[in-house]
Amino acid sequence: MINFKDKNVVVLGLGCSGLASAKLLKGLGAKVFVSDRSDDKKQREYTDDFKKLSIDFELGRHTKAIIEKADYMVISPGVPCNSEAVEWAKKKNIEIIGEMELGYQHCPAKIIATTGTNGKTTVTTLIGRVLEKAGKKVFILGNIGTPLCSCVEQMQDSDFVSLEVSSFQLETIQEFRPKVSLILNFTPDHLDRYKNLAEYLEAKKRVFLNQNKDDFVILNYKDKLLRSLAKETRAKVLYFADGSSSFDESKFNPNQLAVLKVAEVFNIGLDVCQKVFKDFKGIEHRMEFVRSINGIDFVNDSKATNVESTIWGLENSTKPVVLLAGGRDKGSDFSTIGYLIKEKVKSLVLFGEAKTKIKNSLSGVAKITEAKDIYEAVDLAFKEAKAGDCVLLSPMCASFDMFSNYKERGNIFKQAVNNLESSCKVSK
Ligand code: UMA
Repeated sequence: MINFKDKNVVVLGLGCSGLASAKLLKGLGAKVFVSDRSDDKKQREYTDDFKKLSIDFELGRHTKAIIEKADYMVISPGVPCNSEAVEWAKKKNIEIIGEMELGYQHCPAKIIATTGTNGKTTVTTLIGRVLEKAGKKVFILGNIGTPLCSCVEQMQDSDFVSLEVSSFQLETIQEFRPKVSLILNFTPDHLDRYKNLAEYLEAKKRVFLNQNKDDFVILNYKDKLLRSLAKETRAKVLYFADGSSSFDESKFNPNQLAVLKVAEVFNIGLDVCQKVFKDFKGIEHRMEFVRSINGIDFVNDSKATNVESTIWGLENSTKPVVLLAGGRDKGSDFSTIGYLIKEKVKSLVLFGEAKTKIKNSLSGVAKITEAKDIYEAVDLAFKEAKAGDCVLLSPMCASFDMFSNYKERGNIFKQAVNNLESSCKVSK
């Protein structure tokens, strides 16, 4: 464990991870300086907290001289390890860790770490609810939205953390060792950050890097690539969806089967899990039903930030779909969804930076219109749809070209849908 007392620590990136890291470090007696190369709404949201805590910060630049004098650097997940400021630190042999590693080093609770390309948030939430139902004290944290660093000071060793873990967070671990790790699935994503899929997989695999024979890794048996990782870990390997359960696996979806495996590790009964599954209403921004207007359903799937996630959304849509898609491309191949668009989508409304790339990949597959922003996209979709259809926002892209994050994108979509009604356009 690093002793930060009286050390100069630069925190790179001023979002919720930067804030949580800086607060924890300050409490540990470090001399903290926070630096973000941008200076807009997202960063300004946090500056009052820094002023209150007397933590020094800079916005709109990274000052090389300050970074080079640091003893340690703590980076946010959104900061790539090859960014210029990180390279300055590396050249000076400054030790670099991520926010999640910092939190881990001060976390007394047992961690169940869930990673994978899709389904992480749902599974992390369900694991938390199952443990809670079984009488445990649980924190649901990580990539889901609340950094680990923000809660470690309130935890005891009898507590549990259900932690959603991204590949970005795993890049900068050192000692991070969850009691249980899960890899749900692996499909192309984040090819704007990684050179290729192999590099993305290397990051994901780090979830079990420090685990040993007293720990568990839970892998998706249906995924041949993930199955093959069994030989690379020292932890006990358990599979979900391998047909070996004492109950009828066909009654559960893959996410639920993964949760049931975790329950097995902690001797929590099937009945407890079933109650949780029954009460679970889904998560916000994931195939979230917004409302019905003139017989047209509006569904918010803003969390679908890659092609695979939109495939899942469309496969679960029973009505003809008017699909709203676009945003910041992550190096995706949009043609791979063409077969499903042809089957399920009557009209495609595109917006954001990636609209031309998507249009070129899917031309001839469905009717395509382009919108300047999400409000116009909702208006156009409403005109395209008729009673019995579903207008689905499932963008296949990151949100950062037009929004702070997928939550803001989803909320604005919901607002635009509600505006349709209030602006009396409902009768078309
Ligand atoms: N920055 C610099 N210098 C650089 C590069 C970036 O200063 O060289 C700054 C940027 O201007 C930005 C900050 O670094 O202000 C990066 O912030 P951040 O995106 O890490 O912000 P947080 O608010 O801390 O959000 C992060 C996660 N963001 C990312 O991984 C991109 C959130 O996941 C997560 O919920 C949160 O920590 C709490 O753990 C979001 C996400 O999109 C939802 N995750 C990806 C995904 O799910 O696909 C991995």
